[in-house]
Amino acid sequence: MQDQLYQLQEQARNILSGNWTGKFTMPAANLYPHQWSWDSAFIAMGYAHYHQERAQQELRSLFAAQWRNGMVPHIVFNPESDRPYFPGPDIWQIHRSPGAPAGVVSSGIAQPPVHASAVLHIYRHARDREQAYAFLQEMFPRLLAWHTYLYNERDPFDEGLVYIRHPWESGQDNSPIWDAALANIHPDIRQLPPIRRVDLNAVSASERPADHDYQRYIYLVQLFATHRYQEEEIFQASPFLIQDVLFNTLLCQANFDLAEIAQILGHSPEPFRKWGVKTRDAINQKLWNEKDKFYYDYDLRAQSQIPAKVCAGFSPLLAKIPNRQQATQLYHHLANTCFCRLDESCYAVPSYDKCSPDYSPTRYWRGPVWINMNWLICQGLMNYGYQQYARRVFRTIVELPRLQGFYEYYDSDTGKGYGAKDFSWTAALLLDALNRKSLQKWIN
Ligand code: 9WN
Repeated sequence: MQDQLYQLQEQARNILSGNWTGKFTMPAANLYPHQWSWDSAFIAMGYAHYHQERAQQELRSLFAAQWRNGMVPHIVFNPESDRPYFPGPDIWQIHRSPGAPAGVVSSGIAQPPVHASAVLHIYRHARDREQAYAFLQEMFPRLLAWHTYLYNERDPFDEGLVYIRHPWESGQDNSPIWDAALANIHPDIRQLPPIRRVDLNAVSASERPADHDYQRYIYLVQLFATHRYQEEEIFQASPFLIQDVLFNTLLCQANFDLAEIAQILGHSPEPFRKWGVKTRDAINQKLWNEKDKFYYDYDLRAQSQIPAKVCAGFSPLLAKIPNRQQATQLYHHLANTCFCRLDESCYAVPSYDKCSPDYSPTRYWRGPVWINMNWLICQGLMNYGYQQYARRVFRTIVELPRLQGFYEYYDSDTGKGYGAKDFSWTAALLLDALNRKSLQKWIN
């Protein structure tokens, strides 16, 4: 077994080396040939266990594209890449914004703020302590600017909850959470740029978002460019403004981690703790549904919660957001046949409620198991002492890549891998899981 695990880790490291460009790591060479924001944070957490320099470089490259208003863009385009990706810089047109970064080309939206957590993780695992301390000093003002942007520009009612203005900002692109909001958008197809689904050259259409989703994704991008990426104008004009459970949970945890970074550097941790607590309380107040005993996103346009049971609804366990009673109620949803009972042979955790009529075992964020979500949920379950289920989720992080290869996502019933092959965060988070002291008891 030890030999097998050694080989598996070797494979994971090889995948990361294969996707490494010299400056950052592509999520997957054939489908995602540029740099993605939350991918880089997860990837850096894997590198942290064996290549401190590269872990630091990964985030340094990303933050080199930080916007003047503090936003960390979801894609940083690699000018040296000749691999196709849509939508490219010509669609984003970030030069229209006075806040766009100089000398780099990026998208004009964000992704979940996992970065402070990744920076602290790198520091904790660093062998070269001096270099790690210098890295904290370097990153602290950037992380501060990033979180400040989110609270200043994305929380117009000062609720402690930030909104996303595009499905891609959540990282869960075609999740059923967005269906109703997207159905209210009726783009005039003739006004849209040609939609070049180059993703379908790499992956079957049945595993990817549908064309009508893409039309709406591009409609929103065009809207942002027309408004020169001015947040106040977008807030007035955008039909899509959603307070997302996962995004806000990760922000909450990132604030607590930023507080710890501040303390290490001799700054006051208080402002960051306050942000964390404010967001935690707001998630419980506005995103918890007392009838269904579940966390739901909130649609600011429709002024209502979005009752889609997705696995991101379990993510607040990660940041210790639920109280004991709420945690028990969440656990009842998880250890249930609509997700995966402990005595069932399925792979936990499907990304969407299996009892839902529109559950799909293979279509992206509408059912398959994602390793990054499992990694978050596993830690969340440990926070509340659900050891048996946490162990099961941990084993999935290891078993699915071992049996099937390092895929982007997996069918919860058969375990078959789908989407991109040699996917970086699947490799990086497997490395992290196998090297975490708290999880090592489950190896063997
Ligand atoms: C759009 C890179 C990214 C991930 C997202 C995932 C997918 C992009 C796409 O790939 O989204 O950002 O083109 O489908 O949904 O979470 O960051 O791995």
